[in-house]
Amino acid sequence: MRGRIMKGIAGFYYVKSGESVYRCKARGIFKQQEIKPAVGDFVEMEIIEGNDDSLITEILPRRNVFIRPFTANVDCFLVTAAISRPAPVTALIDKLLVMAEAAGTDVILCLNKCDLADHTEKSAGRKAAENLKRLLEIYEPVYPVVLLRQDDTEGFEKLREMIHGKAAALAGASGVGKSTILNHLLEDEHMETGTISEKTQRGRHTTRHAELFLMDDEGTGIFDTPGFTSFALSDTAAQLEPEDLQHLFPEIASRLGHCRYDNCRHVAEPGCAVKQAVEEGGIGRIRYDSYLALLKELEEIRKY
Ligand SMILES: Nc1nc2c(ncn2[C@@H]2O[C@H](COP(=O)(O)OP(=O)(O)OP(=O)(O)O)[C@@H](O)[C@H]2O)c(=O)[nH]1
Ligand SMILES: [Mg+2]
Ligand SMILES: [Zn+2]
Repeated sequence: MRGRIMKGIAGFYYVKSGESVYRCKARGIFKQQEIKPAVGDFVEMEIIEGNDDSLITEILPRRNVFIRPFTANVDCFLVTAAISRPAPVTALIDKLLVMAEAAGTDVILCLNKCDLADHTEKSAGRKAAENLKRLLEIYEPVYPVVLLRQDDTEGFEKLREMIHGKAAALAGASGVGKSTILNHLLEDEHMETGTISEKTQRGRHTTRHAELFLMDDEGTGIFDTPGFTSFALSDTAAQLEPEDLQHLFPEIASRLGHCRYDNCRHVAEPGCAVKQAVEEGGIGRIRYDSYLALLKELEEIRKY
């Protein structure tokens, strides 16, 4: 029988199949081969009736896998930033977007705490509104963006439609509101089905184990993880080469093949179509700066 691993605790895996969740052990052969089942894995299992644990017999091919947190088959990253408190850091946002591109997932940029831009008569409100405007200018041309605020359901409804059928994972700096967003998405779902789960009322408490919450029978779900937060690029994609980076910025990728030199790094080469697009405003300056910074980081890694 086929199922999906929702969580793993102390050598046991909780596998959902249909409406049931089975507590499973992994077949011994996995340990010998140093294969470890990950949260999010699709598996074949053998149901053992009675009190005994069921058995995971096979791990199906993975779309992607992450080491920290140890998860597999993320379909979509919800890269999350707050428009204020904490102030958005485009360098981190871009790093997370690149990580998602490298993993081959869909990406949605979630701009949270939009309520902080309500009171533009105050300087904090004005600053938040400015940040929001700036973030929209930078990212709307490149990625789908949703605006969220915990005092309104509209953004969450839109977000839920956008992730339909996908297992999504939240990524973003500490304090931007990832847990709050997760709770909203799950709570509303539970309300719809008429059951309120105690488990989802977690608020600020720190998540210690990765867990996948499935929201329907069509695979819509959210990974709750101890953080796709402070990734170093070297961590996520040890195999990522400097040359790969140009493919992970969609607005750069779409202009490849037009530079004078085939091996153009788009830094200071003459006849560079990417630099020209930056000059003409077709590629955002901030995004291009992130490209240069990440390129430098990857080139440093390769030196060692
Ligand atoms: N004003 C405002 N505050 C929010 C909103 N969403 C979350 N917060 C607050 O922001 C703080 C941090 O929210 P969390 O959901 O814990 O943030 P997190 O990203 O999970 O943080 P870590 O677990 O540390 O990575 C909490 O005090 C929330 O109440 C929002 O839409 N508006
Ligand atoms: Mg949290
Ligand atoms: Zn170039």
